[in-house]
Amino acid sequence: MARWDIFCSVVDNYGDIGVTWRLARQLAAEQGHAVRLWVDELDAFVRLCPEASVDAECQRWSGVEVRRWAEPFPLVEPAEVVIEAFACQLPPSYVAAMAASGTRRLWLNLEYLSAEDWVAGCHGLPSPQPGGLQKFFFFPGFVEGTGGLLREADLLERRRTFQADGQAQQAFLQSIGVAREAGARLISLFAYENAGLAGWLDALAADPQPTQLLVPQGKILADLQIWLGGELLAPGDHGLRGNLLIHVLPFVAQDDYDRLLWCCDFNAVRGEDSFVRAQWAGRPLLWHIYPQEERAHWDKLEAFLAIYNADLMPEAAAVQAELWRAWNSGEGMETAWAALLKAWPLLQRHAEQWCDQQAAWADLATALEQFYLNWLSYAA
Ligand code: TRH
Repeated sequence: MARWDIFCSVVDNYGDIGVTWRLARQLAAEQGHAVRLWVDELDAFVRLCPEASVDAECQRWSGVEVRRWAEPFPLVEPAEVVIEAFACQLPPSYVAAMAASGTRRLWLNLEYLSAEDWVAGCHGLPSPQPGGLQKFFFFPGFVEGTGGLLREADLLERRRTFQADGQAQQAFLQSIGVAREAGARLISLFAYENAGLAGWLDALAADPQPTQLLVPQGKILADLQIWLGGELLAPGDHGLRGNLLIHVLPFVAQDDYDRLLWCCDFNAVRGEDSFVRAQWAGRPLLWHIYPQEERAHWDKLEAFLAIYNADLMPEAAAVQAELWRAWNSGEGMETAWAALLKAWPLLQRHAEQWCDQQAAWADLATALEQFYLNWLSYAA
């Protein structure tokens, strides 16, 4: 057992806290470490873990000590392993304490997820620091040579048991105010503002097969509201247009969000963490990538499509890529969706195969633990 400190600065949205909270819980539960998670915005944390307090200096959930990260930073003994998530700046007093401690500490910069080729080459590289501190880059990823993806040890078993249990799914859906209608396709929608939404909704409303669209509260509601004709939307609201029934849901706790993805036949997700969780759901997905300046996100989108589609029949790969490009450019969803429906069975099978293929790699928490053990033995 070692002490690990994870630092999370919430830049915007929920991805920073989503990833670090998930990782902290896994390191505590599966690797038996004493984990402190330092968070500068507890409001974001409370959305994922609604039992938590927004103003406690120190609280304990799921075996993790969650600490408010505020200035002046308290005088604490640094942990043996220190993770700065997504290149956030550690408190200078904490770095000074690491250097002054006289004990070696492993300092890691946990980077954003990307499928780009250069990632494996940079994973694990040292980042020289003054004062003899040892810092390394740690990159999650989808291929050998990267740090892998966050995946709890029992995740896929829990997911498959749930997906095989109609009653458990029904009870869960009821708990969030959804009654599944026989023969309807279930789709979840989590996305940034997106001009392509109207075209997709038009296609769903006109489709002979009914759809129930489940939309947790978030940025996409404004576009949804416009499409529905302007009424303000709140959790519990419904909208019916043609064959499309829309349910507005509350933003659910992080573990419930997994259940939501597992219930659905198709999941529209965004950012980093929900994107990975949709892959573990074993169902076809649509990714709204976090938009970056100078369109840098397009390279990441294409890099992922290249590896995700590599084992798909060319026609299915083409319609999937077209749909993802349409969604991320905000145009052409109506025709792209119609084309995708023709490849549906292939895409369904592929989602499950991709999940198995990815699960063959070590998960991110295990890879971190291994990195730490190697570092320890190298030092010895
Ligand atoms: O919120 P995001 O858009 O976060 C983004 C990305 O991480 C992006 O890479 C980063 O640069 C930016 O933030 C700052 O999407 P993401 O990563 O999917 O995180 C959402 C989290 O919210 C995820 O842990 C799932 C969780 N969630 C719930 O717990 N309940 C919900 O109802 C929903 C919709 C999501």
